[in-house]
Amino acid sequence: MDISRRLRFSLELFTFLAVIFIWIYWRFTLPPPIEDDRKCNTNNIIIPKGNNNYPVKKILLWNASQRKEVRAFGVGQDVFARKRCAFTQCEIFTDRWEHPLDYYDAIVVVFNDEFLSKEDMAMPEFESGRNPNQRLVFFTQESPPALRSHYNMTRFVHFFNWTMTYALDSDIPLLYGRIIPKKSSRLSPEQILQLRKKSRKSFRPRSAFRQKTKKIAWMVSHCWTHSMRELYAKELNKYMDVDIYGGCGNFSCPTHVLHSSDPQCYDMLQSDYKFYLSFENSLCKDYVTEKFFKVMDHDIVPIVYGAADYARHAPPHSYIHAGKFKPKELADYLKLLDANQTLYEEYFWWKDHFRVESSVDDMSRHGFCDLCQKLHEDSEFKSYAEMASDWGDDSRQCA
Ligand SMILES: *[C@@H]1O[C@H](CO)[C@@H](O)[C@H](O)[C@H]1NC(C)=O
Ligand SMILES: *[C@@H]1O[C@H](CO)[C@@H](O)[C@H](O)[C@H]1NC(C)=O
Ligand SMILES: *[C@@H]1O[C@H](CO)[C@@H](O)[C@H](O)[C@H]1NC(C)=O
Ligand SMILES: *[C@@H]1O[C@H](CO)[C@@H](O)[C@H](O)[C@H]1NC(C)=O
Ligand SMILES: CC(=O)N[C@H]1CO[C@H](CO)[C@@H](O)[C@@H]1O
Repeated sequence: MDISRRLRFSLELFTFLAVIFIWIYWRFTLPPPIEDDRKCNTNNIIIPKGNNNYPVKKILLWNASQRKEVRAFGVGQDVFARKRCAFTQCEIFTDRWEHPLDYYDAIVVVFNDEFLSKEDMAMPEFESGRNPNQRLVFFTQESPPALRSHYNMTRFVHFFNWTMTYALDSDIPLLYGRIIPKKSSRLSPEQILQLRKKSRKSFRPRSAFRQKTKKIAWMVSHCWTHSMRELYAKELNKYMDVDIYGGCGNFSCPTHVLHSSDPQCYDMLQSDYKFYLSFENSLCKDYVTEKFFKVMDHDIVPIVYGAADYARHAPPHSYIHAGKFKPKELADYLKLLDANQTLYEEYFWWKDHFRVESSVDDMSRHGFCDLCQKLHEDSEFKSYAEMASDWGDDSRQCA
């Protein structure tokens, strides 16, 4: 009796000590648990806190630090953690005189469509040869035709190492927006058909959905463009009224400094209009701008006109492609949708299954988070032999 009790006691003591030992071992030798808040929105790479011992990658914004897409992200080092980037060991500088050019891991040169001073246009010059490990980044949100009158691209021979643009095959994509499935699983074509069918019966209109009284709106500031979109719109207007907002039309909406159009303006359009002309001003591969994504973020059906492959940007049956119709045919189709609420609402089947990013904040966050990550992860040498064929006067990217 006594012996067995003592035996049990030692057994219990042993178990107790073993548990303590295992706990201590686990606590101090295994890495700390991964914290969810370090997860970046851009991708799913997770870095445990305290594991940021990489050297800081230094990024110089050569010019245009006042541009909205650059300002929206911010400068310095803390900003990468604040924006919840996967990699936070980067720092953005904006004063090109602060350090010698050799100091930086990347120099970002912004190309834009504004009239610029000589100083803005000056490219980095390397007196004692280039640091072979440094990246020169070609950064633009504009399409080649918009850059045409400002830059001569033929001089950039083996100059840039990376591109950061709206083009999907950029080294660092700088997209105007993203439409992201809410669940990680992708929908099959059959599932999509099912959801569309279901939406005919059960779509719950948000806002004053059924009270829309007007048909087509178009917000436009540049009346004459490379894409000649205005000719299409004018022809369409013969068959169906197009209400034109902004400098080229009779309707007006307030504008906002940071966003190209006031959010209130989109709210108004959403409650009054069924369709919106998301016509791009250039017909270039992958060029799809906030004109599209902002509207997708509201309950209006965008009518697109551009050279991008929209199927790569948005779910099927969520927009109407003007390029597939003659203006009169399009007007007939819109009249059909206008007369049949069920058919119209089917264009919103995807709303519960996807979320839309369309802000300048999202664009710049993805862009700079990805730039930081690539600086840490990609050590391959690369340079563009020339820029002219993609970004020059007769870019092969554009119609
Ligand atoms: C651009 O520069 C190249 C060579 O530097 C020159 O031959 C060409 O004429 C220039 N193009 C324009 C439009 O100025
Ligand atoms: C603006 O309104 C005037 C008068 O109603 C009309 O003549 C003109 O065609 C309109 N312009 C546009 C661009 O709709
Ligand atoms: C609207 O279209 C649907 C689908 O084609 C059809 O079943 C329905 O009868 C139409 N409704 C009206 C009022 O025409
Ligand atoms: C960047 O391009 C330059 C010029 O072609 C080249 O000398 C340099 O090695 C490249 N750097 C990297 C990191 O690819
Ligand atoms: C538009 C803009 O911000 N340009 C800047 C380009 O870089 C130079 C030198 O840092 C600045 O003086 C310009 O203001």
